[in-house]
Amino acid sequence: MIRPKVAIVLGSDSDYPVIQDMLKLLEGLDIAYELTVSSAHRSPDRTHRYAATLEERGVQAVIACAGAAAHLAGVLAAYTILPVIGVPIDSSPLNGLDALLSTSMMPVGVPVATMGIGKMGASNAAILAAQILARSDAALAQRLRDYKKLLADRVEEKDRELKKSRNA
Ligand code: RP5
Repeated sequence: MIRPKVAIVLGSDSDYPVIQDMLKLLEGLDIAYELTVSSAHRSPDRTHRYAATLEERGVQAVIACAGAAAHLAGVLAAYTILPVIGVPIDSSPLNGLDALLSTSMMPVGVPVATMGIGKMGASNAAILAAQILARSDAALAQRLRDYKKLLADRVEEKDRELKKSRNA
């Protein structure tokens, strides 16, 4: 069995649709991950127990996704020295601004690397986790370089398409 390198924690199963592109990115980069639902507020004991197992199981980075008064990333960061990446989910009437502030504004000593709100932030969480892992994985580092080249190639292509459509 492949041991997961990235642990993804969702505050609720209702957050699952927001992270689909994140999962595709991790899979495209061939990164083994595990996915768990645990709530800082509704299941604090479960969240604590889960955080306590991460290091001994070989996990190298944590991605915590939660909306509203989102304390999940901060609570996980309180229980581990692994890097914790927080994704504020836009699930509340405040469209994620509440989650952005509650995920990012951590007290000194307990950092959470906070992404942007929603799907965009979730995708960037996958890339940041990959960049952390790539420090000790040369093959993954090359896959990340290839990914960046793909992004740049797409811009060139879009530029050509736009110019062509304007000249048509
Ligand atoms: C947060 O509250 C979850 O992360 C989710 O974004 C939001 C709503 O959760 P549900 O009421 O849909 O379970 O804790």
